Amino acid sequence: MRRQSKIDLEDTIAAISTPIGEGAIGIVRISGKDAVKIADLVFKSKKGGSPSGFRSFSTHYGYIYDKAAVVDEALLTSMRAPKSYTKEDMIEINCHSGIIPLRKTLELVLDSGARLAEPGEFTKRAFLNGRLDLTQAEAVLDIIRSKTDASLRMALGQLSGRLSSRLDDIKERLLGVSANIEASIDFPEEDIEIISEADIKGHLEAVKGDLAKLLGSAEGGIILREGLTSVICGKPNVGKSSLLNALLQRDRAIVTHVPGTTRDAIEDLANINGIPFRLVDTAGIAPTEDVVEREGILRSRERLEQADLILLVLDGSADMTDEDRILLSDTKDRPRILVINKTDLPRRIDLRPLEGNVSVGVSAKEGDGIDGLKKAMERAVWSGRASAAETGSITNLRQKQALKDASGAVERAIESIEKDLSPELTAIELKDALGSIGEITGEVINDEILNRIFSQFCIGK
Ligand SMILES: Nc1nc2c(ncn2[C@@H]2O[C@H](COP(=O)(O)OP(=O)(O)OP(=O)(O)O)[C@@H](O)[C@H]2O)c(=O)[nH]1
Ligand SMILES: [Mg+2]
Repeated sequence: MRRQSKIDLEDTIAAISTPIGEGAIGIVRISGKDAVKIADLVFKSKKGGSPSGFRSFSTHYGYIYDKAAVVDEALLTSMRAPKSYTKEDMIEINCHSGIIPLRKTLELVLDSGARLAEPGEFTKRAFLNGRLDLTQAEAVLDIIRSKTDASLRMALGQLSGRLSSRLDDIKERLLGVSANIEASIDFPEEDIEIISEADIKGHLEAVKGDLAKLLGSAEGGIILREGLTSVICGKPNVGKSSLLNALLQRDRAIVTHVPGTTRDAIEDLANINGIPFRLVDTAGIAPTEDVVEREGILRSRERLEQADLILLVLDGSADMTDEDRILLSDTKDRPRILVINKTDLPRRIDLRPLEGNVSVGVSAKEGDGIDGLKKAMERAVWSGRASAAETGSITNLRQKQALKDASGAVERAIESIEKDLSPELTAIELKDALGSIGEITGEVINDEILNRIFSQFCIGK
């Protein structure tokens, strides 16, 4: 049931599809049944031709006109339905960039009968017109926003339909089982070939296993899409800010020999072996009389609470102190890596009490061991989780929730067979499961969810 509001699709929409600002070119995009008619009103090619006479996928040099006056020089590309991004007639006008000429062209297009597009409305049409399913439309947004190569690869995989095809496969199998159960309900007396209950249960167990696998990929998918927060903590002067700079490969935080240099948390995004990490450098944690420093330490502790992964820095060139021991014990049950810093200096720290912990030696100052630390961070993220880049995986919470619902329904269907309940009940659970899977791909969807998804897009996409 693909619910489309008719009125929405009746309109011809237009928007500036390039970022606002000075650039080489800017694009005004038009989509809908009047796109070509509108283009005819505002554009003439240099040779005097009009867009209604242009072949699909041809580009023409000419001028934008406001009645008789030339507004801009432009290249116009016409893409006729259904071979366009939205599956509707589409016109793209490449203008000179700059706010004034672009706005002027857009205004002319709007005056000629188009409506200003809402955020994501072009992609929403691609979905409503059946060119993309919902996971693919979401992938378009993820591509625009991808933070690392690995996140981009995952989003491209999703756009190409990898997740959709895994879901389709599950759906087909559920439909097959469903059809069998329905037949046994409708023709109980007849001697038709119906698979046994044991077989049905076997099929459902297999589906349940595949759903669990997909759910297992969700965490990794969401991490690649949204990233993780890693907090660098330790007592003053152990080299936390130096470590932040080394991981970012630039001088982001101030480094001095004075303990208590960092007062407020400093954060930045880093690409750690393909995983987007938000790295947070914090004020060194130690007892202090200084009011500002104390406030900083309070914040350090707050940030620690939110960390997905803690990098606890110790000075390898000095003996451990009680301050180190307190932090070690405070963070012992959290995902963490011990970073033994200053390996360029003679080692003094006694590592024996730290045996059994994940630890990496580095010299933040010289950059030694940083690659090893990155590997350890990557391992910490994927340990016990499926890496998400290569297979079709769940990438957001909306998909994950619907998948959980589907999995729950399949489980209940299996239970109903085990308890020998009436096949009608099994059939209802399977219908629920199919409904939840349909929600992920967008076959069953309500306007509220659609609006929530597409409002995250920018205007013109
Ligand atoms: N030899 C050596 N010195 C280092 C290394 N890393 C940091 N340092 C020095 O240690 C001192 C403190 O470095 P910071 O990075 O400011 O330490 P911090 O932990 O951020 O300190 P606070 O912000 O004061 O808590 C500076 O003099 C650094 O040059 C290292 O790997 N080797
Ligand atoms: Mg610092």
